[in-house]
Amino acid sequence: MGGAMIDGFAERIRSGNSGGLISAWIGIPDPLFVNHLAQEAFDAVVLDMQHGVWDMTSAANGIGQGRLAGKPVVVRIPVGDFAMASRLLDAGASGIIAPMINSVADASAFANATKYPPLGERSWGPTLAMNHTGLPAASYLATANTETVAIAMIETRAALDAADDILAVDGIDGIFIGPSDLSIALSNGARLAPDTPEMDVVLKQLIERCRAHGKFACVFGSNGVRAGELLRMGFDFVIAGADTQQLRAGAAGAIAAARKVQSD
Ligand code: 3PY
Ligand code: MG
Repeated sequence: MGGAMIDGFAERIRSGNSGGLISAWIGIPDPLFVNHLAQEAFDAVVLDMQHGVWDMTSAANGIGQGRLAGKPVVVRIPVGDFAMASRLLDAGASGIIAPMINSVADASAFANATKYPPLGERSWGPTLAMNHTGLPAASYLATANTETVAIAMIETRAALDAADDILAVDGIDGIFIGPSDLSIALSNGARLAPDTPEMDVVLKQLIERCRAHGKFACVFGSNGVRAGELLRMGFDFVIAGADTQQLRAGAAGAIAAARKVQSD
């Protein structure tokens, strides 16, 4: 599958009628994890460099494994690490998720690192991205701002208050809501409660704000059932649990099945 088809990802997520994309979420820093999970019917793969254990080399190789499987790879960077954002785009990431974007200043700095002029000041050097996409330099330069997406995480009180202004920043293509951090913030540290009716009210309001700005909405879902609910709510891109949960749930299910048959 050619790079151009993978890069159609930006068009799909922006379209508002993709039917809702479901992405893998991988924190275990081995490109072979991408190789395996990309075989499933995920629309994309996210590598988590904020709370996962990826470094630049393993992430670049993880992006390569996604490309091999014909799946777009989006990377969540550590907080404020916008230099890393542009390096990951150079390595062929189809999008970057930046955590804790709390203000227009944060959003502008993020867009600056991920978009070429006139939207930003991304520095030139996409050697691996050009290898992956097969695009010559002039075509890569002409299409990179639209073919890759910059996604700002909304997950604090400050970000909620500034959501409209963040969405209005040119170069921010969409938002990704972190319901865990948002629930901690909204309860002043009292609760980790990402899947509640109160949170759903906030999520629906943020989807509306995205629609008003013509931008897309992404969210973390802690399991498949929650991901389905979030898709019904209207999200354009959802997570259906992280690699570690899926791995352990699979293992727990196999052990339980074996013990059940043994004792039947
Ligand atoms: C959050 O829910 O806070 C996230 O960052 C998604 O894992
Ligand atoms: Mg978070």
